[in-house]
Amino acid sequence: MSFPKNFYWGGATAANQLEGGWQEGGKGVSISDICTGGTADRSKRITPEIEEGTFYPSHEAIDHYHRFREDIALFAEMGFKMYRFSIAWTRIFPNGDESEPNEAGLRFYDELIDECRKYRIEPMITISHYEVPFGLTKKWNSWTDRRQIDCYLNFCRAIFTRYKGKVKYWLTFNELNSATSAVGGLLNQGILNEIRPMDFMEQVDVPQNRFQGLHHQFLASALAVKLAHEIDPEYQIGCMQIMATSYGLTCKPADQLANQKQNQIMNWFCSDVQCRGKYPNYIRRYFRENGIEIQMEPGDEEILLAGPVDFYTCSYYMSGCQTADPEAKKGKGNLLGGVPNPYLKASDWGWQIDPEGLRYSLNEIWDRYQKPIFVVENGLGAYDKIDEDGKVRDDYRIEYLKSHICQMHEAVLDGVDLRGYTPWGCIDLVSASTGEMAKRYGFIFVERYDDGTGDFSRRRKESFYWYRDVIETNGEAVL
Ligand code: BGP
Repeated sequence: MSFPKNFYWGGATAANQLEGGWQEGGKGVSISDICTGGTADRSKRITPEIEEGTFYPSHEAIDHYHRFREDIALFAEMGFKMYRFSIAWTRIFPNGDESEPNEAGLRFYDELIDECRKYRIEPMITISHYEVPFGLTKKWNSWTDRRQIDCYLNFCRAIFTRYKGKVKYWLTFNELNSATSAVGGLLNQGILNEIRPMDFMEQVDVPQNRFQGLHHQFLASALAVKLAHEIDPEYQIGCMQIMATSYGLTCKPADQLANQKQNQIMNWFCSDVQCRGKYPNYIRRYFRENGIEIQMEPGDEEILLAGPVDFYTCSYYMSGCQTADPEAKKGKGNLLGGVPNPYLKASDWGWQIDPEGLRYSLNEIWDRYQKPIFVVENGLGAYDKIDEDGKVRDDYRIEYLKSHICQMHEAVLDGVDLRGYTPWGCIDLVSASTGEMAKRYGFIFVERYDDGTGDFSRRRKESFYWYRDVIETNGEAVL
């Protein structure tokens, strides 16, 4: 009993975190391009105007824009069957609202996709991954405005048409459910309620805007599913959520209820709408109690019902606990709320490591939706170092990934229809939450550092060879 035949082993990235070339080929400015670097202890900053002399990690990132052939060749050397990446919206529509796509941007992804196909690597494309055009933020505060649906659909039409026959798997929005908490407002939705320089963690949060934005994104996702199937019936469209597995801190019923609430809002609300095509009942009380009123138009419910996704995907890094005790201390680095689990250890960024939580959640997801599942992000952000002999000995990363693969295997034995696994940041890239290079996830080390130095050279880590064996044996090397 191993992993299913044709299981998609691979890796995942996002354009804004690895491409660089932020003004090349006619690319416009995305919300990630106005974020400065930060560290685990110092928040990155948002600067609506680019400041001279300030370091913006996305501008050059790891220079994948110029080195993608070398990178794809390394992925192929590991035996990747799938590569999940995103298309930068601003390469195709620089301001977001143009009527015609930018040919140079389309051509870049032609080449990238062709390079994958050369090695028989199946692309999985995230349509929107923390890269909303800043033009749309300035114009109408991004997804708060219903007109953004048309801009997004133009973008979808351009890429669905152009890459027809070469791509099969698409994801409408990265980690859509991050927008159920303040942290997803800018990154996921491009919403900036006050346009002025500020610390990333000090954004002005207006929950009404986030949830109205989500309504527009739900409609956009449903319409994109319909459009994709019209353009190519072979297309498979998925949702993508953060699976923030959560437990009650104690068996006190009040803690269990607090946990159930957290799960409903954080882990299920968005995927319930995207997988089932309608709003769940429990959200009404949440809206009522939080003063949220969704503006719906006649026909919206029908649109949602007609556009459920074909499959479910998620990221999985950590778990947390919920308690009814308002005094309980929150964990460091846990952007998603919740208190630390006394039974688990954490990464250097305070993310609690919980492989069994992955098995637990995969079972829950499968029971709920009965749709194929991919784990499209997972991994350990860690400080790596190059030893004197030039090797990067990242046995801690191997340990992390191995334990998660074993638990995915258990989930498969439990009967979960798991189709693929694309660990995050298969090549070192810029961290989304902190904007730093020092938090590395890759099988491939990139010589790029937070002071802007480094020659971008690539080097295989120990985990590179280990993962190659995992793929070659369809997982048996670790079971
Ligand atoms: C997810 C995002 C990625 C990513 C990853 C790791 O939330 O989809 O873009 O970067 O988490 O997070 P970080 O980079 O903050 O360590």
